[in-house]
Amino acid sequence: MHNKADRLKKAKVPAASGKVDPALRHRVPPGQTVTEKFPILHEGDVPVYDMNEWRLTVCGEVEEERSFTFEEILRLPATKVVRDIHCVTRWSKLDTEWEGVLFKDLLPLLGVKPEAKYVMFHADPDYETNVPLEDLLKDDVMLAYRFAGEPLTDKHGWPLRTLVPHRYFWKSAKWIRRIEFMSEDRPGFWERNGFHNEADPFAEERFSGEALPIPEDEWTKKEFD
Ligand SMILES: Nc1nc2c(c(=O)[nH]1)N[C@H]1C(S)=C(S)[C@@H](COP(=O)(O)O)O[C@H]1N2
Ligand SMILES: [Mo]
Repeated sequence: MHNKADRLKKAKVPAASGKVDPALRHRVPPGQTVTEKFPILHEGDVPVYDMNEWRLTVCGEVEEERSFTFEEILRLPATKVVRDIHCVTRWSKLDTEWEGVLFKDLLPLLGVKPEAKYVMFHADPDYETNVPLEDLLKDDVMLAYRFAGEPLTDKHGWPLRTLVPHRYFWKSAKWIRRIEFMSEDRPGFWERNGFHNEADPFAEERFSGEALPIPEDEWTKKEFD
């Protein structure tokens, strides 16, 4: 069992986000600190892939299971989005620039059944996170393979990750391998381990239990680039 949620809840919060430019403050959710750097956060080791073997599989409530090679993903219409991202460990990064396939552009190819209401993103190594299907139809939710004009780096999720910018960043899975459509909701990895199922940063939906403070500097102890 993971104790991350408990650990974050128990720690003290130093005075937060005072340094934010007043013009940007409305974009910074409560209890967040803006960083220029890009922290690297994940469980386990960065996966190493043989791209001849790599596939993205689509399963669950679909007419037929299917999979995509990375080349097939690259041939789909590409979109760029610039969005702010917010991690539950209290960092926010503004104006991050991503390129990839919008989920709503991929969806018509997948033969999804009407019963499908939720999606589980399965990722390496042993990670999963759940998002309502309706959420994924927004104009800025994508399967991303480029960041800031360059291919995604391996530590940030190469070859393919999701971007679900209006939820805390744990809902944006790195190294995705399988998209499962579900008729009923089911909690993913952090959602089973003390974190909120909805994860709206502006509503401060951090934990599934009682809401207590997270240390402002939790993320500064991690690697970043
Ligand atoms: N596969 C996988 N994806 C993941 C995670 C993980 O542990 N494994 N951690 C999540 C969390 S908690 C965060 S904050 C972001 C961090 O993404 P970054 O390292 O690119 O900043 O990835 C999310 N996606
Ligand atoms: Mo996170």
